[in-house]
Amino acid sequence: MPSAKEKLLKKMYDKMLEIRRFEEAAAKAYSERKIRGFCHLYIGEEAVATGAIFTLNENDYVIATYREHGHALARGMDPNAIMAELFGKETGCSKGLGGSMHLFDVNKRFMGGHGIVGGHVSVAAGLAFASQYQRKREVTLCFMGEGATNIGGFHEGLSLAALWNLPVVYIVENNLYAMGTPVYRSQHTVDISQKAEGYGIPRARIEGNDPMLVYETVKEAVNRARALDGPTLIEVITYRYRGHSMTDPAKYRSKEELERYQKKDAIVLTKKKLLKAGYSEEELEEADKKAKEIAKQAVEFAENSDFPPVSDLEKYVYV
Ligand SMILES: Cc1ncc(C[n+]2csc(CCOP(=O)(O)OP(=O)(O)O)c2C)c(N)n1
Repeated sequence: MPSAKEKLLKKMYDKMLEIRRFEEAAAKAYSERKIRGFCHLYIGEEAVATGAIFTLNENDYVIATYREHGHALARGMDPNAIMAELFGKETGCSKGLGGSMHLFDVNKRFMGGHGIVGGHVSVAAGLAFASQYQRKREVTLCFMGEGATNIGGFHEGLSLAALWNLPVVYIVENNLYAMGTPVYRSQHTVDISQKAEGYGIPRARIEGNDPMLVYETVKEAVNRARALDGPTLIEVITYRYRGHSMTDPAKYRSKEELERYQKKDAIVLTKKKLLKAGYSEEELEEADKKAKEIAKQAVEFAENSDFPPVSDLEKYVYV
């Protein structure tokens, strides 16, 4: 019999596969020009969103960047509505008007999908402030890339979160590159977590290819936030296998480097752990089949949906 911890690991394995297969299907649809515009894949980083978001209660908030398909799926958003959004269809979670970078679902407390690098870090502080002001024991998880930590919005957000002791956990997904720029060429200190110290915020720095390690580290921070003991910043070292976006051939890094990280793939490593824990090859294969089926159905749903009518073009625009 698997232990409670092993059962949780299996659930995270299923979710990571769901994300991987969903994005592979999205990449294919993009190459067929069914998805247009920006599309930033999260392939390789799945353990981070999965481990972190699995720590949350239903009434907690998640806010993320434009690289957020995985976070939306980990939060339990409908894969059909996400794929339809990528296709720009009216059945999409943002009515087809947001696209890949702007996934939202208020019911799941998924507050975007933000295209302005670092702009959402202060919004996360605002969400956490609202929870605190209304005396609700809710926590906000805010994801960003390491590049975002150079931007003013990051420092404004952290400064206020620390000053007001807000229930927010900042997760820096350090995938080593901001577009084509490696972290060592754009930041003096490559240990990004040190930036939390300037604001008196507790910090952690971990590897991002073990969803259980991410889960346990984030859980501690979430518990602290829920106990009104203030914010935490967690830097998670990870790697994206694809380019910055679908149009980036990623020529700024070597094939050997990519392969080095792929050897430490979270899905492969987790599968090994689950086999050791007593799950059968067939059970794990079944999870993969299910993930592929979810992705296939999402593409079919998106293809069979309509584009929003032109009359809706200005309906949701504030002027
Ligand atoms: C304010 C702002 N400046 C520049 C950009 C263009 N831009 C989009 S993504 C990106 C790199 C961000 O890298 P990082 O924060 O490390 O996240 P990653 O894409 O690696 O997940 C840049 C510079 C932007 N969207 N917003």
